[in-house]
Amino acid sequence: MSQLNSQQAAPAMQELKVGVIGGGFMARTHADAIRRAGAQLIGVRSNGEQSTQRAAAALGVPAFESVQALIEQCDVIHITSPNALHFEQPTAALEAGISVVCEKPLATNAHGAKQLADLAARSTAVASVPFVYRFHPMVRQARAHVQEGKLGRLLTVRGQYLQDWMHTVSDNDWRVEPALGGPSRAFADIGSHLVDLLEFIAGEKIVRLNATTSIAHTHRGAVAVDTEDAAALIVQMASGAIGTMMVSQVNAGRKNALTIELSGEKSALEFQQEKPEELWIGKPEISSVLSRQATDLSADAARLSVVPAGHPMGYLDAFAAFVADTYAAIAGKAPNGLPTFADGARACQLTDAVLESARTGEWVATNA
Ligand code: SOE
Repeated sequence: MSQLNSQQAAPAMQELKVGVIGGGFMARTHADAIRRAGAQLIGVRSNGEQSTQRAAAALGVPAFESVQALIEQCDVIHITSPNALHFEQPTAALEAGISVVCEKPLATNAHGAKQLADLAARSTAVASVPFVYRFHPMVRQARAHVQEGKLGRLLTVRGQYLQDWMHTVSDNDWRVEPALGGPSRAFADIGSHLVDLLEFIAGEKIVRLNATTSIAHTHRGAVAVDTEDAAALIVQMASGAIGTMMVSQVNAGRKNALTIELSGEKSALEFQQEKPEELWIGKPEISSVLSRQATDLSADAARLSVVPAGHPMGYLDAFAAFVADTYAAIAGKAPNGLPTFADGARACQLTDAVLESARTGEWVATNA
């Protein structure tokens, strides 16, 4: 650890030393958000020498010789490595007393994720998971709509998260390899975002689910595929509301189509990630589309609305807001809606439930 321990005051933002583990698209996304927060990105370590050198050149920072060496110099570490490393790397960071941002899935099974959440709870360090779609202003507006009672008793929910980057048999990724990706692929990668967002906006839990999964291609390259490309779920919420969720990475033409709809006794709402500046409010008599232009945005939506309406905010802004809030928590503040390791563990619990239901054909209780 560079300077920070539980007895010392948190460093000022420009003194916060941050490292990144990993070298792909997510490492670049984290690096952008770290810099936008005004912290010091001091170095990177990826998997192997060549990959570390490439990552260092791409991010414009020194290459470190090992994860441990990087952890020793940092106040915060961002982990974007393959899923199978998400248990040992955050454990090493938390044991060294530094704060951690760890990509989802937090671990490749619910048991490991729970252990990490417990470790984080015993630590004074901050441990967060980038469920970044929570950080769109109109998602906060949706949440406020529910909290203010404008939705009324929840009746049904509907969600989808569709991508196509695994559509074709030649599409491949490290996540396909069980030793790196773990037992769930599409659901762990993007279904985790969807269920997190559902419980975040609804303010209540999925209490049971029934799921079925499918594999589009039995082989990808030399690898025999045994993880899902798609999952279809029926869910029941604590209030009794029922709903469906579709998660797929093989839907042609769908790039990052996360949509969530909650329908209640008084009104309904729908948020689409690819149109993040809008929130549809449905009513039997007349429906409307609310935008960031609204003068009566909730306090939380207004807080995250950092440029005037008409200047579109998007994915990178949500990511930057998530990282800024993580660093605010390190500075001792309590930002609203920060996804912690407990939330990461919850998504892993639901992922395990999806796999179990798909295997047994039975409903699985998820409220424990
Ligand atoms: C790939 O599926 C991916 O980059 C996810 O890992 C991210 O969480 C998602 O936000 C975009 O798609």
